[in-house]
Amino acid sequence: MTLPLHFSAEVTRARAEGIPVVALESTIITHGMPYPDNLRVAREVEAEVRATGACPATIAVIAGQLHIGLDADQLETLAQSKGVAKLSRADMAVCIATGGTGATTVAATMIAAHLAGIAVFATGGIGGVHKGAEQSFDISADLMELAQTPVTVVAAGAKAILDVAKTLEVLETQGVPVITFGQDAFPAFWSATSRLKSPLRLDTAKAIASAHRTRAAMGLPGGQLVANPIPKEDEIPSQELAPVIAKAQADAEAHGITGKAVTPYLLQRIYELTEGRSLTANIALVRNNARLAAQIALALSTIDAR
Ligand code: PSU
Ligand code: MN
Repeated sequence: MTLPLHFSAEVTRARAEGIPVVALESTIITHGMPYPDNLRVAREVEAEVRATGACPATIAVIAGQLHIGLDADQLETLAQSKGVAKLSRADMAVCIATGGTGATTVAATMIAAHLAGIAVFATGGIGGVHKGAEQSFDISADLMELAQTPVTVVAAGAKAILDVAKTLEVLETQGVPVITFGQDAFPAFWSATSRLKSPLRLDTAKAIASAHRTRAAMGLPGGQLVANPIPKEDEIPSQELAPVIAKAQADAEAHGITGKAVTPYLLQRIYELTEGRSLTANIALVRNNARLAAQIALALSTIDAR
């Protein structure tokens, strides 16, 4: 059988003209932010990729078709839909085979990007090892995906809703390069720095692109995680957020939230508890990541042209 891959008109044109494409996920739209902010952000992030000279491809499964790039109507419909499935590696094939609709997580977006020949992907934060994972075993499939699918993922580090130190340990075990852009400290999503040192550091998009190609040339499977710090002027200091995160976590436990519902629940609760302030920072960092991802995609195409 052939896979029902569907390219948007914009992505089809970019591929024909050799314009580099940057993948964008859709779970951030359906499960990460409320409507209508989610739609505005999705549009702004796409615009950021275009302004840098690359082509955005937001990825989702709609009525059993794996869409690489969404048109304006599809984006709007997805942003307004309630109860859309959240698709990770485990759920994607069943959703496509049954004609379902779902938003793709980092893991699922990486799979789709690779199928579509896209090497770079921008998001906000990746999933990771949850606090208390020694009891719950809750470790995001995003980490194992980074170990096996050759896509460079640009994120703003990992949220403090996760156990960030354990997340870095698992990435190291899985052989995933964790490269912080332009600084030594690993960034902490809403905050530009954490107390953790980044395993690796690179200072240019060109160097990140070169590392991506070198990995492939060595026959190593998997991708790279690029941690891009939120711009200083947009950050929220981590000590301000710590009590909010603790409260959200306590609420999740009190309500018996488990499995794939945990991350969306925590994100929603933190949004409510900060009265939307977390969202402003979130928007700034996703745009910043889209810009860097587009620069890496352009650098990759320059390397390939030589
Ligand atoms: N972390 C964030 N924002 C997000 C997500 C994670 O800071 O929107 C989303 C991403 O789509 C990520 C997914 O791939 O949640 C991870 O979910 P889980 O922890 O269930 O694997
Ligand atoms: Mn999980």
